[in-house]
Amino acid sequence: MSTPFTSASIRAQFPILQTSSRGKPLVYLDNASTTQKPQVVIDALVEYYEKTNANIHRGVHYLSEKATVEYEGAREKIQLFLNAEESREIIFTRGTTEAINLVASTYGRANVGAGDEIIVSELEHHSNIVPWQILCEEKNATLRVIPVNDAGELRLDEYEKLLSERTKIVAVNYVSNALGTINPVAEIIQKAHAVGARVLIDGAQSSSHLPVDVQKLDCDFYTLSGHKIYGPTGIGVLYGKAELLEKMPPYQGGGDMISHVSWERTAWNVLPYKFEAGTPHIEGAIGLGVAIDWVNEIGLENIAVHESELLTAATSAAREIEGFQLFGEAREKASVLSFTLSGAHPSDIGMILDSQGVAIRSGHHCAQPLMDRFGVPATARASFAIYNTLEEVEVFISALKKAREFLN
Ligand code: C6P
Repeated sequence: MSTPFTSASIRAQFPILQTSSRGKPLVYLDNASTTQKPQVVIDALVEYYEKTNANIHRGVHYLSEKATVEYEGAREKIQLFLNAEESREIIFTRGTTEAINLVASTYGRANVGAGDEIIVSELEHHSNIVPWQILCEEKNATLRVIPVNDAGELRLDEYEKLLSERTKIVAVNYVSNALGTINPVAEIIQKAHAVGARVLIDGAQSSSHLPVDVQKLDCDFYTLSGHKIYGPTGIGVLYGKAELLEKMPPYQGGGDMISHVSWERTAWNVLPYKFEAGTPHIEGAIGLGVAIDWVNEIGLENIAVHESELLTAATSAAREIEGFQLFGEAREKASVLSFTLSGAHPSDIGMILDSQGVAIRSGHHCAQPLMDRFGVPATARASFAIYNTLEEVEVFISALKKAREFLN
């Protein structure tokens, strides 16, 4: 069985997919955690150290200029990928977590006060909960939470009730890492703007599955993590509207974020450098640019079609297994299969699958309030990427059946 996008040519570009795990061919289904990297991304990192390595924005020498051009070129690729109006609206961070912390500690500190409210949802990753909790604690503000229904969809009726002139920030993910729910972010943004609130979209899970147009969405901030979109770890992006970024105080102090330093007064650099203190993850940014070229070549629409086929096949086969319980049955869903087997701890399921060469994640997926909502401490989670195949879904299902037998 194969589809147009499970071609051997895609898999052949990922060296790690040719390896084995516990003596079995590796079946990597932990893509929501991090994706594997194609050879072009690996080569870009090696080539950077072999032919380019120098600090950026600082030297007049050849290598420094080359590194700067490549680093800024990556920023432009990301600008186009997200359809941001200007490249100065693209800030390199370590990932989504740092991007959200940046917004909470700069925009948040400057604009949220006592009695104000911030709205998040029950579907959030801890990275989109804890920075807002810290801010609310500091400012005597209140964190409000949009509940989900039993299918794992946001209750928009409840969201509307939470919105008021006290709402200063709404922060929700586009795609839930724990359930796969795709949230109606355009509607969420429009409703928040109607009460004058600003909106941050956590795009950690959406960027590798859905095309995103930040201007069309009209989000104020959007984040992504390079390692979840076939790029390197330790690099990510914060998109912010220039008018907001301009007014925000800096996040960290240090090199590159200043235009002038004196004992009397220090002046900040222009965007985006005001938010990029210190030597950045230069090769990471360049590698992310290459990963984005790679994704564009395949096309996010094609990726979504293929992953949806895998998810449908896996879901219907898994439903046949005794005691299988699915978490997340949203009508709009990305390629995440979150589940439990009755009488089995998710970590035991994960270990038995691992012994068959199948890598999944088990745990609370850094979404403990969501686990509480569904009354479980953890789930097992298989998540699919463009390089996974229907044959791998079959291996996963037969490993799951073995786990069922063993744990009975
Ligand atoms: N989710 C998962 O296995 P970082 O670690 O900064 O790249 O991304 C954090 C993050 C934020 N929001 C969402 C929706 C996420 O899924 C993640 C990371 C991984 O689900 C690791 S916990």
